[in-house]
Amino acid sequence: MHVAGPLSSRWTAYLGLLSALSAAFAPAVAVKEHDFKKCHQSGFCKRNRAFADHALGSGSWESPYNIAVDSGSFNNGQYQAVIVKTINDSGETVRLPITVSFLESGTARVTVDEEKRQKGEIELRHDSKTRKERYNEAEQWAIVGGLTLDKAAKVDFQDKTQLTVKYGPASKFEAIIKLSPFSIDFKRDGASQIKFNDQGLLNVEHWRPKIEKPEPEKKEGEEDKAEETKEEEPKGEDESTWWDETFGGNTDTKPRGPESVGLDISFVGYEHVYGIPSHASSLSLKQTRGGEGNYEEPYRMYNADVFEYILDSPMTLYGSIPFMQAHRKDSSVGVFWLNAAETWVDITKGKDAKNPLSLGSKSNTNTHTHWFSESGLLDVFVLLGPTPKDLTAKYGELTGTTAMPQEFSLGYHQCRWNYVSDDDVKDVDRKMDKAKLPYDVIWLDIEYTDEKKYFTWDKHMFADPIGMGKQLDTHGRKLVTIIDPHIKNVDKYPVVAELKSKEFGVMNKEGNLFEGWCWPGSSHWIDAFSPAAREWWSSLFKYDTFKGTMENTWIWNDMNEPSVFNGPETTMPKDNLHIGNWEHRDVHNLNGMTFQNATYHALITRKPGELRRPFVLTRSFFAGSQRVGAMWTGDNQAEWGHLKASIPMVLSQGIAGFPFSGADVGGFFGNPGKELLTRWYQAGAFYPFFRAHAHIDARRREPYLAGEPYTTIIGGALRLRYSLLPSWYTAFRQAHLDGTPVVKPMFYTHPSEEAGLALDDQFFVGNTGLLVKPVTEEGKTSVDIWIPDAEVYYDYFTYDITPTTKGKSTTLEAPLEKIPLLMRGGHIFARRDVPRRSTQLMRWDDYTLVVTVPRDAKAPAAEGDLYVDDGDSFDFQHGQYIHRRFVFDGRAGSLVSVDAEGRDPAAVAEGPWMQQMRSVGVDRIVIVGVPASWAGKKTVAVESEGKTWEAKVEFTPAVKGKAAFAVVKKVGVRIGADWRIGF
Ligand code: MIG
Repeated sequence: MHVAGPLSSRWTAYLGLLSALSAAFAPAVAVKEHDFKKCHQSGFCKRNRAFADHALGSGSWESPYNIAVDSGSFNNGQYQAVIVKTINDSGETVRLPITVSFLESGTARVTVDEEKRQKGEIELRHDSKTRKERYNEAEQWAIVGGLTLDKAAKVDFQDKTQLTVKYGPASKFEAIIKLSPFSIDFKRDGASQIKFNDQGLLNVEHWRPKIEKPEPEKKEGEEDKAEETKEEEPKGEDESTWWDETFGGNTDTKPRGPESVGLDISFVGYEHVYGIPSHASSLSLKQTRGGEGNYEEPYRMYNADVFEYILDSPMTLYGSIPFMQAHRKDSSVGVFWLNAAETWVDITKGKDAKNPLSLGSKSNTNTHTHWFSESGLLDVFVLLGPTPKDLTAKYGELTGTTAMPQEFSLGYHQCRWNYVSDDDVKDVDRKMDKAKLPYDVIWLDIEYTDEKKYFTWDKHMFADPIGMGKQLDTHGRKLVTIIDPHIKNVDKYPVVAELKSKEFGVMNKEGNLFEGWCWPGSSHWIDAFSPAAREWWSSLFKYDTFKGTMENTWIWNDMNEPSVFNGPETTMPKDNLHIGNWEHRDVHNLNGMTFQNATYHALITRKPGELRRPFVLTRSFFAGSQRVGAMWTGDNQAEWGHLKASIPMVLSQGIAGFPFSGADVGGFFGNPGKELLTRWYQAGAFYPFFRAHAHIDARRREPYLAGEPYTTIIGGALRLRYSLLPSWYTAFRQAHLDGTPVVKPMFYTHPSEEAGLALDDQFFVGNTGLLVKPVTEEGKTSVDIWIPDAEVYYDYFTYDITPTTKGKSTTLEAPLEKIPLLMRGGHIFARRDVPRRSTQLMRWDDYTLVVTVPRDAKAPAAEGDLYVDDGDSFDFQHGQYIHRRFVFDGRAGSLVSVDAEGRDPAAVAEGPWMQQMRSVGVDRIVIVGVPASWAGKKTVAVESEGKTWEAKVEFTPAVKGKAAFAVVKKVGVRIGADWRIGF
């Protein structure tokens, strides 16, 4: 940043320079769908689809996979056997050991390996140094629990053709393993739910030696043609991509030949499947084999830097979570496909006769999914529900739940590429204050560095980073700096010198340090799979090593797919090697997670004795990434369609166990109009991760620049977020405990309501009963919101009783200044209503409780909870937290607060934070929907900690569709204490 002149022109010049350097690496500046493989351009995808076409198209297809009779044994909850694959007419076979594990959690796991590769009895081509076995370490990264075998699982029936295992809670689950051809039918309560290989698409590409055939002569640029000719070979099998594969000028050498694994997984009687993020697609996934309204391509999971991605598409994005849930009225089941290699999933739905309808289900649609990965084990977990909550909990048990976040990280984040200097940062900070706009974090993108050398600062533009950090700290604010995994290959840069000398980088196929291009030009990539490299990475973040950082500096990890400008599909060659000589092919989708993980651990060890929860944002992720930070959906555009698409994307993240997610508010590329910007803030205030961001070429758009009425409206959205932070934090606590998403789609909260199962443009926040439907269309001043039940819904702002009918939509007025936000009757949630500059400054503020009286005011109650801890340390793991449960009983006329976990307060020694919380109370209680009989009330009786007193209550009668409400003022109870209010 030391060159004078507008950023944009230098940026353009830089791009120009890049493209001049090599035609092969084109930094994608516009959407380049053709930079990424379609199925027919990915050898194993094409082969598996062809396999499926052949199998499904032939009336007489029989899967050539059979469990060898007498190969099976069942011990301690585990079945082991050998699947024998017949590979040709002469009856030649391949042995594939299979393990079916029944876990205490009720989850079943099916793992298929290949004996020859397992034993290393294969030959590698090109003198490759890679490992011979199928990659079997994905579980070491992704799985953190839930693997204990279920000793109570037992074989219920067995003969020469099949066996039935009963397992799970009260032995309600069954797996019927058929030997010939191999298949498994997973049942719950006697009804089939999930079937493996029912369509016969199991395909394990076994090892085989390459038989050299005379190559047809091919001239440069004629690859495609050559492929086509080969395809017509009589043998039927398309071998053209078995041994090498070229795409976009890059050739993958495939030292182990073809090795993909594929399987059909049928969801019997299920109409909807969700999950497998990240895609810019609907929450309820579409069919992928063509036809009206369907995709032509399978959903792809191959983490990639998809600059300016397109909407309504199954193409891959930056991260992958191969967890899918199927849902029909009152039943949810799911599968977790544990494989980190390139993976595709085809989805078809049909009322096929082949699968008899499951008992008791009204739906007669089956969803067939076909999964295939390029390499590695076939390793699938089966979860039998029956509720969406069971699925997220069981999945959380396996891969871990979302980390308890730094409390500030739920506030608003102000980012752009780039704040150009420390003065610029301080100026934005002041202007936010001047405009009375709360925010918690300001971000520095790559330009803060000295020529893209991470862990350094541009000395001219950021002469005094500590001074900058200190100014931010005066209002409890933080700085996030970006650190990417590509390390500039240049002289006199100690970081790269050490990476080279200690061999901490990813290697190329020859086993030498891999070199590629990224922002800094020539670069190397840290191999975050290596324990030694990770330890080294930690050393780089110490305050006295990464000078200029301090306690309020946190980290953003970008480009960790990894993005390699001159690599195939803008990423690493698949034949690169990681620690242990695993090929990049095997671990690709884990790469981003290992890097974020390394950064998380680096931050935890920044300073001896300083144990604080790290904040690390990642772009790339995999199953398990939720344990170490937040994600965002990457480079979207300042267009209405992208605002709209962000909602199902965020919802998908939540049900796939990674709820700490958001999209760039305002849109990354381009310049949003003011209406769009305003609507985006209103939606963003309901993303679990709420950050505005903009491309380097985009005009400045800090909210104070919007002008009136926009700035005031945006300020309203920000303050709404801040006042609801206690409830957001409580929702995160729930996510941390049991994997419940923070924002919940309709199918999740109302699994019985068929009309809501595909809805993905409205959602509930935690357990608050707050139902929001962001406006995502230009010029709209109303929305139709779908009402899932017969409960009463109050307008959040006016207390109007929304005229609703269960299962029908109702229109809400939504002029620009209004966020369509309803409060469902029967809930209690907490707020902090004093507007302040940052989260930290609200720490000791009193709370407001909002009680929404249910439709049937005499029926039991409204309920809710509040979780609060110091928001920063790990002391919550030692009981240093407050968790209250509030119950309003209309009949008894009482509102009580009790410890939500029934803990004995005397049993917890109060640390400094808890002691200080003694001064924090409940200031106001707003009760919406009270009966008219409350009209005469002037005071209420409060009882707490052995004392009783009276508090004032103000009653406002119902008028014209507006609910009556009462406000109890100066309640005077401590938030951490038990109390009771009698009305
Ligand atoms: O190739 O660091 O998605 O948020 O501003 C672009 C510059 C690199 C991509 C990220 C974007 C970030 C940008 N980065």
